[in-house]
Amino acid sequence: MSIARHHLNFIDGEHRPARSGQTLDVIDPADGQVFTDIPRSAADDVDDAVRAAKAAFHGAWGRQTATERGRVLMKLSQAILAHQEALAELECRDTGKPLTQARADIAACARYFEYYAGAADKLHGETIPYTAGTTVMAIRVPHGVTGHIIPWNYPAQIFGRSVGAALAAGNACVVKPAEDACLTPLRVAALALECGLPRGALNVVCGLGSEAGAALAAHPGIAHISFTGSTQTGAAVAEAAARRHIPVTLELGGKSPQIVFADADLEQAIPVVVNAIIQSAGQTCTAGSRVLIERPVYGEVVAAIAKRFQALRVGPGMQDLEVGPLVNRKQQQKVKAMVDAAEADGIRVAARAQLAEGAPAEGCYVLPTLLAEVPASHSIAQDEIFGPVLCAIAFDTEAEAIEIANGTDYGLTAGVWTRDGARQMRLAHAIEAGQIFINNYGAGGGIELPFGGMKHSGYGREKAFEGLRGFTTIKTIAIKHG
Ligand code: TXE
Repeated sequence: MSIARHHLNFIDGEHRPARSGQTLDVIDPADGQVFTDIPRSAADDVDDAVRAAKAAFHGAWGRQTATERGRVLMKLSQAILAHQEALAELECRDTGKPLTQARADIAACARYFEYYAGAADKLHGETIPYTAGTTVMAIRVPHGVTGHIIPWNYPAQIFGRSVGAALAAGNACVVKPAEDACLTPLRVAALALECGLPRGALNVVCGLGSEAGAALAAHPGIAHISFTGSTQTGAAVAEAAARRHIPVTLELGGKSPQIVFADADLEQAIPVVVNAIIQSAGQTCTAGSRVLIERPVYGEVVAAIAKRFQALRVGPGMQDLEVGPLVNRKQQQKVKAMVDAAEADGIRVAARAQLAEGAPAEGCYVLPTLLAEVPASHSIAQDEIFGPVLCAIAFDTEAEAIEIANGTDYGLTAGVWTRDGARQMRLAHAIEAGQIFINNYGAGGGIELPFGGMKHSGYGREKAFEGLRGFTTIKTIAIKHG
């Protein structure tokens, strides 16, 4: 498939360049070459998008019933699936991820729209018993125009998760995708118009975070912001929102532990442990980046993971190997520098994968690396790496495993591998994380499961019905009738 050399914003149902005419080059991380460009939008473009969204919210989109909204979203879900292959290729070229993973992301994007299409007319309010002669109801209403700032690691999925819920609840959306990965959000927004979404109900404005992103977070016409990205930028977005007293959902980074007890089914656990750090080349907020291993099986588990790491093939996403490049040069250099610093501190590399033959040297590759005997307090075991780098840490007791698991600033996800039922429940309660997976990791995507963080991993929940509620607010109506 040939990919257009230029891409434009999608505002008020039209493809538009930035008002300034400026563009940003987009590289293909597989070979480091520029393959398209996107508008470098600024505050005036964001303002156009917010105005269009407001008009749709108070006009054609706002007039639709919940059932009608659901029907449009269901059509969109089917259209995404009908274009799955082309969308997967866009995602693969834009982010670097292997084609099979990109296909799964597009299917997940379609599933978000399907899920929220079905949920749109099942979002009930409640009536509340109150004084005699008064009837009180609490109804759920959309916020209005919602802002969505999304990252580059799962552009299609996070677009579906956030926009699907917001539209189902009746909001009109302005999306600022990451400058590295705008293509699938732009394409899905255009498909939505073809499926009958009124113009202006969904707008996509490309550009830099410090320009278009900051302008969106500070825009007075936005009533709610959903942000997925770094902990640092999340704080800046929340500050901007606080100045205008609007609610924010923050889905930030992680340093998630995968805890392997000696009684675990190791044959089942080890492939899952490896997969949890190589998906999207480790650029996943829920990446299982620390494996905590009970001392009696430590050597055996490290050796088994090392064997799998050595067999991983790393190359262009379009070659569809197990691991692709990182999204850009900056991320590649950041991850390499973190690993170099750990090695300089004497941390042992237990395994490193190889670059596939023929993979372009200019690509943004980082070879999957297993670091062993990592002290739990070392910065490599504390800071989010966001690459295919796994830290193996030994522990002696359950209490120590819990202490290490909780011993970072983050609290997104944890995996626990043990056959002991009582221990499963003790850990599920003791670990500070928004998601706990027992004898699995990620539960296969789990669009139906509430998702979000604790501590510096953020607040608010997306996915599931909880995600839909987050895109509404409550209006209480009390009627005195005597
Ligand atoms: O993230 P940013 P970056 C983590 C990961 C990664 C690091 C840096 O550790 O190495 O963050 O990545 C927009 N106002 N995660 O720099 O800056 C930006 O344009 C408003 C974890 O790419 O958070 C993009 O659309 N918006 C993560 C989005 O924010 C701003 C996914 C995310 O970019 C902005 C990505 C500003 N001032 C990175 N500055 C996860 N939780 O999955 C930037 N943006």
